[in-house]
Amino acid sequence: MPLVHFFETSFGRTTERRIVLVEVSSGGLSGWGEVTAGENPFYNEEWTESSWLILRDFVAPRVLNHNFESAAGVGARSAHIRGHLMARGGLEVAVWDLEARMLGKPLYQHIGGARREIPCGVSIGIQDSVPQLLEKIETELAAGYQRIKMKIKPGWDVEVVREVRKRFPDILLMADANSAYTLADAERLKCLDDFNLMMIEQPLAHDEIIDHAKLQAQLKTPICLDECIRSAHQAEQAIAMDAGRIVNIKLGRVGGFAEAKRVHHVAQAAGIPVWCGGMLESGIGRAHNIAMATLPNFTLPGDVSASKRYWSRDIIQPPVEVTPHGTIETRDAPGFGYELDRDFLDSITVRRESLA
Ligand code: OSB
Ligand code: MG
Repeated sequence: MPLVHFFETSFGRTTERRIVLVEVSSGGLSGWGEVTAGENPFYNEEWTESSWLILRDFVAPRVLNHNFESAAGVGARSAHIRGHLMARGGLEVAVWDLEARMLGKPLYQHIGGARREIPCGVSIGIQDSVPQLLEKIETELAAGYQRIKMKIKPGWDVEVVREVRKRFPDILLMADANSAYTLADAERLKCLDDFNLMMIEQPLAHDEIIDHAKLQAQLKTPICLDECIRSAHQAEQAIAMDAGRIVNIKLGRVGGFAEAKRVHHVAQAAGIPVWCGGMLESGIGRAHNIAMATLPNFTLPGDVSASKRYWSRDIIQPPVEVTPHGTIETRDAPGFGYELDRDFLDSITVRRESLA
């Protein structure tokens, strides 16, 4: 699926997505999930192709034809696989969707969510110029989005944030570095304290909780952890050492709904707010994100936004839309709440494998 506009982070530019979808069937019903791995192993170690192989050769054989009491037990069947949480999560969320459909319930209610409307922000990638970035921000604010996240990296940071703040003094603004810095950059990162940012997301290495704690001790701005948090246990440890004061939860990164809920609960118990991250999802992953963001501690606007910001045509009907006040409303159909556009999905499918 070609993106409407390229998306650039500190680790690279994406122009087109190759997405693995999972359909699970039981008792004449189907549930759907999306693997949120990128096209390259740069955000984390997974990519489209690795997720296909892990699912086919290791995860699906452990889950197929197994009797589950509930979707909450699916993750444990592949818990002995090291890593590959996005691949495993793609299947796990499909079973949650299936279970919700079996119960005739919307997925958001099935996972314990209640919010009827989720607050939305946008994630804006690194642009070719500052005027281009300012124009994009202008467009998203006009569309109603409640907060702006801008990507930063060395060479596109303090000066650019200063320009954005000068032009938009009062907006909810944050920056995401996707692990582009080290502790040696602390002085530079401290300059960002001048701009009243809501948070700085994942400035340091993808697997480095201790250095984030050292950095947080020097920063006024809250650190938000993304890449570092792959489990509720890691969230607990990071929170205990004050490595961050906000957590971005991504379903794929933690391996699905069961662990995402545990991360949510750990953060809630510690008074740490969470928000729903995004991985440039198609409609299926987007709908799952909307469901997750209805849990009570998702109090900050997330990176879940309208389908049309990504796709000229999404694979669900209707596409995800955002209200003029920057929210997405939940839908009450069973499961993830949208119809699959099967004809369109078939027309863009390049590979398919059925396992029984
Ligand atoms: O770090 O949140 C991130 C996209 C790809 C990889 C990592 C990230 C992102 C985003 C985009 O920020 C969020 C979205 O609009 O889906
Ligand atoms: Mg991030």
